Amino acid sequence: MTPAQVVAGVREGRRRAIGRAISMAESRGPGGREVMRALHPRAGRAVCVGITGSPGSGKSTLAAALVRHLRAGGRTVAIVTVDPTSPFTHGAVLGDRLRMVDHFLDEGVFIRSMATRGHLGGLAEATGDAVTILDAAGFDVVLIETVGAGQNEVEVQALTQTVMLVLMPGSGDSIQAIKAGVMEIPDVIVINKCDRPGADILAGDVESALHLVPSDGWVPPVVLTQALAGEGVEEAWAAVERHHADLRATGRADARARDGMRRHLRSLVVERVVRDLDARSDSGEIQRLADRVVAREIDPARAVDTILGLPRPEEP
Ligand SMILES: Nc1nc2c(ncn2[C@@H]2O[C@H](COP(=O)(O)OP(=O)(O)OP(=O)(O)O)[C@@H](O)[C@H]2O)c(=O)[nH]1
Ligand SMILES: [Mg+2]
Repeated sequence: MTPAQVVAGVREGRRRAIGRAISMAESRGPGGREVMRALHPRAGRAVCVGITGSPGSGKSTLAAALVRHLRAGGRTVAIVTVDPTSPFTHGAVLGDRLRMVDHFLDEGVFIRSMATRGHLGGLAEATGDAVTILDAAGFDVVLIETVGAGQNEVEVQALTQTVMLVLMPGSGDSIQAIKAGVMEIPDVIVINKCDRPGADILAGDVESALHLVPSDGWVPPVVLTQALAGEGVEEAWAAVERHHADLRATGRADARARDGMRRHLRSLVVERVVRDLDARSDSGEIQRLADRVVAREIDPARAVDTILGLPRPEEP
């Protein structure tokens, strides 16, 4: 498929073209660039929601349950799972969950696991491109599942209108969440596995922790779910919709999008610089500079300037 055929296919919502477009964007060749340039103006319609939380809290199960709820309401859904360590298994797990609820072969559902290469390995770029492609393909809702670990969450927040944080009882989640300051990121908090003991206590802990977080007017609702049984899922989605309505009503939707894009661009720059550096490292260029620093011909700051291509006016 040529880039133009891929773009046309994505715009018609063809699955093969969508998959191809994401792969092209991931491989970062000139074809991928061309596809993204053509699709960017075509996106911006989808509702994008992040689902974060610690491993095993039930993010994929909740995503599958949300798919069922949204499909019942006639909406199409795409899911991107992002996991820097094992992109493969996580996508497979989600696939299993969806197969369980009979949506795996549904044309209105698309699942993709991102093959990122770990820390700064292009997570922001790959995820951002996938969201744009799925949005341009016409999916009503795009869900991004990611293990909630620092930078991941910040990236997801930058790309979405709403972030759901999934916690579960009996994992020490509440204490960790409060300590890590992650409470500042979520817009909706889901206490999943509420069939297990301790869900009410966790909900109480989270509610009190939320009082300590500076608020811009929106206090994240805490919703109890049992994702495996589909309980509370409707309420969880209703909370997401309330958050959207609040963003629009208070005029914060634009500010959030602009702020998110600024942070996203920053991540893209960092990713590209690191990638470029790695390539030049492979070519031996960085080693040659390091050798000159070791030989005391230049100082480290001068080597860095050279790497970044900055002129040093005070030196010849
Ligand atoms: N008891 C109970 N178990 C649940 C519930 N929801 C999910 N689980 C189970 O919790 C386990 C983890 O669920 P996943 O949906 O894979 O969790 P996840 O957060 O996506 O996990 P990672 O992607 O590995 O981080 C699975 O065995 C689920 O069946 C629930 O409401 N109650
Ligand atoms: Mg998962």
